[in-house]
Amino acid sequence: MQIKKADYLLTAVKPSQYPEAVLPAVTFCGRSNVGKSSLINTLLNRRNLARTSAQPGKTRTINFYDIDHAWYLVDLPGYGFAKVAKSERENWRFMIDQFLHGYKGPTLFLQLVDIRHEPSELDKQMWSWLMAANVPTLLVATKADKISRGARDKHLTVISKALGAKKSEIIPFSSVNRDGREVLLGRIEEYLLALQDNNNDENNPEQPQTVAEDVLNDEV
Ligand SMILES: Nc1nc2c(ncn2[C@@H]2O[C@H](COP(=O)(O)OP(=O)(O)O)[C@@H](O)[C@H]2O)c(=O)[nH]1
Ligand SMILES: [Mg+2]
Repeated sequence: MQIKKADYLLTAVKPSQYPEAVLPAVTFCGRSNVGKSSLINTLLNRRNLARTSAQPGKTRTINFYDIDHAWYLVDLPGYGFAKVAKSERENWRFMIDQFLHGYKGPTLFLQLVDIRHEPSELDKQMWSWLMAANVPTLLVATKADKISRGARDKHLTVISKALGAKKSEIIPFSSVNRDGREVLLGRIEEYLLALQDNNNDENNPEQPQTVAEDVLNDEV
């Protein structure tokens, strides 16, 4: 997928501040310092669009980026800073929940975990929220350059077991050597294309039935 134009659009703390135009969103979440800003910059081929390590733990806002006027890249606040007060954690939880249920468009969630470490309790909580919300997700293992190729499988096993996710579906990614960038862009593109197909189906009742529907009808 080619990204032609990526622009910062707005910052929101509540749904009334989300963009007016409802476009599909690709939403990034993960622990602070997991490499989220770096990954976003790498994906978009921009050196400093999503600021890296600016005031860690202090960004309790949701940032929207406009990508080719076709979709939004949404940057959720990072979680898991040990020092933040309970009230701030509650605030974070509320904001994420609000976004999960309050964003009006379709959204694909990307959860980022550090490939080197077993997912934290908050990682597990975040992932189980996403599973419970029954939204489409991708799991990305960041900083893949920090472990050897040989150790990769072992680390992916730890992550998949901790989260109950399929190992084959975890995408290793590195912002240092750009490993995984094409795979990730491809998966995002698949998601966006599938949405378009669904829209076309709804607008055109003459569309052929899916194989599954054919089979079901045969059985009746
Ligand atoms: N080696 C390596 N370091 C990374 C990678 N991604 C991020 N980092 C470093 O990890 C730290 C946190 O990155 P940042 O993108 O700000 O994380 P964020 O808090 O999740 O947005 C910074 O020092 C980055 O340089 C990566 O893929 N490989
Ligand atoms: Mg960041």
